[in-house]
Amino acid sequence: LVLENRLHTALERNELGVRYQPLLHLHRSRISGVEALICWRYPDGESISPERFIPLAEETGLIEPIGEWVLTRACRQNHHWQQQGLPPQRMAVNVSVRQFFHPGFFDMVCRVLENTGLAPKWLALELTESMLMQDVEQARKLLADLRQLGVKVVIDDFGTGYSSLSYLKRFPVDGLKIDQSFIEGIPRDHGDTALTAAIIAMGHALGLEVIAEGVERLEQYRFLKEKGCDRIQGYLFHPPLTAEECTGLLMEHR
Ligand code: G
Ligand code: G
Ligand code: MN
Ligand code: NA
Repeated sequence: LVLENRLHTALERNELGVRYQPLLHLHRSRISGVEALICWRYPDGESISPERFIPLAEETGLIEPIGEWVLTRACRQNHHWQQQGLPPQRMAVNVSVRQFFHPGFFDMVCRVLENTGLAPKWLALELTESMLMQDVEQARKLLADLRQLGVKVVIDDFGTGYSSLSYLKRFPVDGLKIDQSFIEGIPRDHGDTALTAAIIAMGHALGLEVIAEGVERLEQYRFLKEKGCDRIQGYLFHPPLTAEECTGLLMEHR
């Protein structure tokens, strides 16, 4: 309850922030895309993980204002980078289940893009399989509407949900992000290693872009590159950065 009360005022007290973690394009060996990650820091400096407060925000309905705030912040930042003449990046933003199925979600996305001036193709929404499976028909319709608008859609934490191949074929999405629990096991865990290779091959067979997250070691990087993974994300390259740090990095790599 204490956390809930604090979350209510976190937005207005400016305690929420957004970090940006760059992705690396494996074929071109350059930065390609950024994921927006929400963070919350109390005035005393203590930080609270989104794994704790996002579920709370979902329960209390605070996810709607918080979700719109993150999306606005991320789209505005991305548009700002483009106006500074930096190479255009795709900005990925995480969406949680209640937010996605909220009746006003699609209109909210349109409104944010319009207000920030960001072209839809530079926004990617990250959704999880288990989320989409909660209401398959509604999800399919929403995904189709979003893609019609030009927004990209990526399935996050891929491999941890239902992973039904037939559903994957039926969901109109642009890419898959392999869950970091699989990447962690490369190369010593044969199951994780084989599954990662299989997901990459399967994703490509379906015409999808495949992203790996949680890349921390060189051997993982080499394996993913050899298997033809398209983009990677992880501490081996860049941790989540502040907007200023990320701006600096994009300037260096322009
Ligand atoms: O940044 P970190 O690794 O601590 O994120 C933990 C979890 O919180 C991840 O599952 C991530 O997808 C989720 N998350 C991070 N930022 C957001 C956000 O802006 N909205 C939602 N819904 N989830 C987020
Ligand atoms: O569920 P989602 O993919 O949105 O969550 C991404 C989370 O993973 C973020 O909280 C981010 O901080 C974290 N993350 C990013 N890179 C790495 C990494 O290399 N290793 C680990 N353990 N976590 C990472
Ligand atoms: Mn994500
Ligand atoms: Na993930």
